[in-house]
Amino acid sequence: MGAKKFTAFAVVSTMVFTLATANVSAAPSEQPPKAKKMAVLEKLSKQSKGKEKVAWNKEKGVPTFVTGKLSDKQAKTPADVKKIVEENKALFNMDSASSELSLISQEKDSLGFTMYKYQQVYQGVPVFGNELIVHTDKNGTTTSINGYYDPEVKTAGLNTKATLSLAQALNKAKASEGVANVSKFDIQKGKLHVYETEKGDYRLVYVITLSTLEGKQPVYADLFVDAHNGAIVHKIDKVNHAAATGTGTGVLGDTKTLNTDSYSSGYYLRDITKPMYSTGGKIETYTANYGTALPGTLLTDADNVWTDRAAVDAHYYAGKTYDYYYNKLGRNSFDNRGATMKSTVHYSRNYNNAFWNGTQMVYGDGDGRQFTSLSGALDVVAHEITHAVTERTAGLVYEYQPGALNESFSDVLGNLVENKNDPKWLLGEDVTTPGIAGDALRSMSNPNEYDQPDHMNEYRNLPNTREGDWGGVHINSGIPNKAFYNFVTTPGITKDNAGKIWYRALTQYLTSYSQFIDARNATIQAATDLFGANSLEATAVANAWASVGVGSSGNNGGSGDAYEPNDSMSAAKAMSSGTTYNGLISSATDEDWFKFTPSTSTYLSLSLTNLPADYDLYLYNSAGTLLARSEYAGTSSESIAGTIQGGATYYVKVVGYNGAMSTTKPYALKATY
Ligand code: L5Q
Ligand code: ZN
Repeated sequence: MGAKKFTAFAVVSTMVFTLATANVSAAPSEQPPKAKKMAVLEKLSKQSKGKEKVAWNKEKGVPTFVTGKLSDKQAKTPADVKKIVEENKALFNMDSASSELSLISQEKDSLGFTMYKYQQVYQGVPVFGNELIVHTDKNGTTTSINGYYDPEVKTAGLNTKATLSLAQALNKAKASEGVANVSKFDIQKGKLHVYETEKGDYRLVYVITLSTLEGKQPVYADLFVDAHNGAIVHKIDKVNHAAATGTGTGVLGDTKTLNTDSYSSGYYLRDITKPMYSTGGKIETYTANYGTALPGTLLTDADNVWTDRAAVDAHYYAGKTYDYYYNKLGRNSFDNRGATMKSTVHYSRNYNNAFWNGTQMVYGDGDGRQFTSLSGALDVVAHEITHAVTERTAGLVYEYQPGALNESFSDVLGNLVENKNDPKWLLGEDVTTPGIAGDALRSMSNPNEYDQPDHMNEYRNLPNTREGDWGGVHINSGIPNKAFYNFVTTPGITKDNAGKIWYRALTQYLTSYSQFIDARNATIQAATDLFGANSLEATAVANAWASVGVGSSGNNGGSGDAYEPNDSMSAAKAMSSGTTYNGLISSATDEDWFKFTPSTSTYLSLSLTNLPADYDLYLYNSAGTLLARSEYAGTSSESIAGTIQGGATYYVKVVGYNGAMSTTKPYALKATY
């Protein structure tokens, strides 16, 4: 049932409602539901001589507690009682007491009261958490009705014929608890229910109860398994354990508070405080004890003061990463379905790396020279978890450009989650070469510092082998890393907005074999979706990629030409010496004009390169007189050189020969003087 059901409801006098009945004039048989409800309240008030009390479930618009004389008639049997509910059903927006209520129990107490407890059913299936209790006194007078009845179930259009068998649902529940291979269950049972999720939608579920001590940890829980698709919709943990707060020392000797899980005998390194826990999702940290078997052993501690430094940080930083994804990007764990996040520390010996193995995070302790324990860096932890996100979204394959993009998205999100004052945008600086300050694994501001290219003109064509780093996935990632750095440091761009754009590109646009140019297009589109086509963000993204040689600068409504409209001499775009201008001849009639004014007489060298088709180049004076032309055939570059006058304005025209054009591949124009 929805959590919102438990919002406060007020005990109000029915007078409020009886006053309003004055406006209702329809005949009883054709009364709308509201009027029928008011008629019942009026009758209740009359029969109870004004002493009735009604508490309301505001969310559903039905009572949770009605006290008063509910009927003139006496009730001595469940059948009598149902008739009395039927008499009052309008109050509950109920269609039929006989088909929507099923007797669970009947009990007489020492005061002579009898309670009749009914389960709400929809098409014969119990509606979880909804029972009504009817109370009669020793004379059989109905004195109150209380409990929950949900009038909205019947409007949800739920298919109550299960797709899964109970046995299949039991297997789903066991798998989600990690006890699929266990044979000794104290309880393994389930029953079909209608369940309203916390979001307010209705599901047909098996409520499965499992209890066993045979697995790695004790299990006693109710799991709500969707009877149509097998998803775990909700979990209620019944083991006597509780969220606790411990303290721990991290890899760098810092103290932090940890979310842990308290049992009678001690504490588990398990976080059950995140929103995903409502569907069973946890953050758990294990140790491989210097071996390689995964996940290893869930860490425990007797006093909730944790001293395994690698474990403390793996656990704490996984929580920080979950929070960033959940709060800033609206993603619920790496699969966006609240999957448990597992980490294993102390993997092997002197292991100088960390990885996502398709299921969980794994951290080495480093050899103490090149690295200390790799979980000691939040950007490394978020880097690994982002590999899991990428795997479930764009699915970027781990080779060549898609692999370098995969690495780059992990570095970008790694640094965004870390969110510290790190002007160089370093990766792994907290765990790299203990004892040497200021170094790192990579630098996003200056990839060259760690032997990575920072522009397409330095792109490394490496073989698709381990030695070749799978076509340079950790090498060429310098290029998209620098593009992100260029973007996020553009004045007016915030880290949060940059994160939203990159995340949207990763999850909504990129595909498994996306190239750098696709990442450019995807991030421009994501920025356009979020901030508009002509936003600072969209333009800055395009320029950030252009600066690393991926596409041209500017985002002119997606034309890829930042200088348009510069289609005539009077609309010429001003150039400065030494700057490359990437523009498009985007139609057979497009011509692009540029201008410049040297301060003193000097030597000009004008070049037009990167030609997608046969373009030509012309130089004019301010009177429109042609001074020089370059009209080579095909895609040969064009150039003009000569002496020019100080203080005079010169005009440059780029045009396609015989209608030559390209809407995608920009030319490069440069004047040096
Ligand atoms: C790497 C993951 C990280 N490792 N870069 C070799 O070069 C090699 C491995 C890595 F999280 F530790 F950074 O990115
Ligand atoms: Zn990586």
